[in-house]
Amino acid sequence: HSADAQRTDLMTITRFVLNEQSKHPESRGDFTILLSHIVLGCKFVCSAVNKAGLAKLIGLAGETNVQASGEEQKKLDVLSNEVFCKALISSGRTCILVSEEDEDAIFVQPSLRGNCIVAIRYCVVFDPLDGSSNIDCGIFGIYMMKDNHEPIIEDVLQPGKNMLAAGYCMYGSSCTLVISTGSGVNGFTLDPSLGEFILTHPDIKIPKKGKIYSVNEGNAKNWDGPTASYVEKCKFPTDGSPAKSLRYIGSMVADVHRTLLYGGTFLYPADKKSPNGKLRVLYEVFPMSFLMEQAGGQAFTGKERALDLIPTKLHERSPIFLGSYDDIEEIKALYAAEEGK
Ligand code: P6P
Repeated sequence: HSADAQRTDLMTITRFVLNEQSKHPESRGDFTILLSHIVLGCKFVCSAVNKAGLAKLIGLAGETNVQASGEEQKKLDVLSNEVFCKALISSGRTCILVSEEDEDAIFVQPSLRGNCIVAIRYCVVFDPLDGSSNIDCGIFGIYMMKDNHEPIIEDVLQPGKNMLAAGYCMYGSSCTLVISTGSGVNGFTLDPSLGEFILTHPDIKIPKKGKIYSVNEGNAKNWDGPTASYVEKCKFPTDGSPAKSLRYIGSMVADVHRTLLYGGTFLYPADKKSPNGKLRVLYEVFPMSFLMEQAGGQAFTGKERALDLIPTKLHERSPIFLGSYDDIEEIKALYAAEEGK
């Protein structure tokens, strides 16, 4: 009966978010409305990514990328960015948007900023299409405006621990949306026949220790001492434990998704070439660190807890070490020892 019940009692993301909302009787549903618009954005990008993939495959796009209508075919990341911005603004609940695609923050015009009775207004940071060409993914984080003043850029330069919610969407063989609104992590898979995200990974918890490490070994010559020592220990354990496996897809979301489900560590350390690493704080490091902590893992910058970082610029970068609780403890100990020297 229970299996059958589960099959017919579909837990869609909309229902899930409404359940979450019912835990906060004082809420007016603004957050639910915002999330439903983010979900709409993900559905659209999923469809566009699949169509583009198909178009590329059967050569519809042609060399010049000019469609039959003669209109220049938009690059997928530009299209995804436009879709996400429009979906967020049309929710009537946002006031500042920060996108990886736009140098400057977008200040939503007052009439679309949620009318005056909507006391709560949100800042959304996002990368509409992150990741190298192999796996396309979207990442987002949501902050609340502190109060009703005219929005300024400082409103979005908050430490990651102030985030209310974060999530990512992977547009691969299936479309998977993983989110946290601050009480655990849940994964949903898009059922294209329904056009609904269905709960498929309830209450994701990362194993306390893992057997996988994930880093771009090609940067090994530029690593600092602690990172080099940690990777050495993964490959040549001195405590008799088996060596760890290296898995590196080159798309942060895909590498972190695997880490969440199976455990281990994901590293994008600083190195001599890039002293702040490569990944962006607001819409890569913070959302993924938020999710990792919500799943029982840790996220560390080499100096401090990643979510304690206070960004000073929209697109600033930070080194990041995230994953299984005990494995990150090892990395923290190596950096602490280095500090102590
Ligand atoms: P590298 C993709 O381009 C990205 O921004 C992240 O998604 C990914 O983790 C990283 O860069 C990969 O960088 O230098 O290892 O190719």
